[in-house]
Amino acid sequence: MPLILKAGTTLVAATHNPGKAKELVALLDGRFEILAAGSLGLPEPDETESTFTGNALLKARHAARQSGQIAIADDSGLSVAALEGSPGIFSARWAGPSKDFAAAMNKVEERIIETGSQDRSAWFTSALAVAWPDGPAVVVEGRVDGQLVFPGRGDRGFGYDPIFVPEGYSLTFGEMDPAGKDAISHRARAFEKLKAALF
Ligand code: ITT
Repeated sequence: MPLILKAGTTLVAATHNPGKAKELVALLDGRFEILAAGSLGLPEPDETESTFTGNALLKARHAARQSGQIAIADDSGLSVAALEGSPGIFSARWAGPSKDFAAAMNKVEERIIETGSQDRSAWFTSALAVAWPDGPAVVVEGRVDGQLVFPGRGDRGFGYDPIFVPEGYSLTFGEMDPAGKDAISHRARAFEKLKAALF
């Protein structure tokens, strides 16, 4: 039987990252009833997989099992060409337990300088997974390419947004208004694929 998500369905947004939660709600808004994992008191699982899709599925399945509701999860990150794709799935972990993204962005800059490379190209990836409490699940992936700039600019968005300029634009994601980012982001591109798969 094909998996279908009907409008009005309650979905648990399985994220504990407020910046990401805001973007997921903007993408899903009006279509579904969204419950935040944090407000349900759902614990955060360890991200033990080695791919974005693996970790997105793990988080969605965990939330669906714990809540008994259909859950959506995002696993995402910044990949830097000069660093052979790092920090990638470790993007949140580079910011440490205090989630210090100023330090994480400095680390990205220092590591690139250490390589001696002039290549500043990078990309964001978002894997979005939807899981049903009785087992079935779907996962898709979206990507946006761009260039890194140092120092970072802008205090909108979250995470590594201040150092990322998407291809074809001059503003960083940190400077763009949220709707502008939502129109072209990795998360929005993944969401387009999810719509094609499930709606
Ligand atoms: P959840 O697992 O609870 O959703 P998290 O922050 O731990 O929250 P991830 O493991 O997927 O999420 O880590 C992804 C990190 O990559 C995230 O913390 C951001 O720093 C960064 N990232 C992902 N999408 C981003 C975006 O749109 N803009 C800036 N940084 C982003």
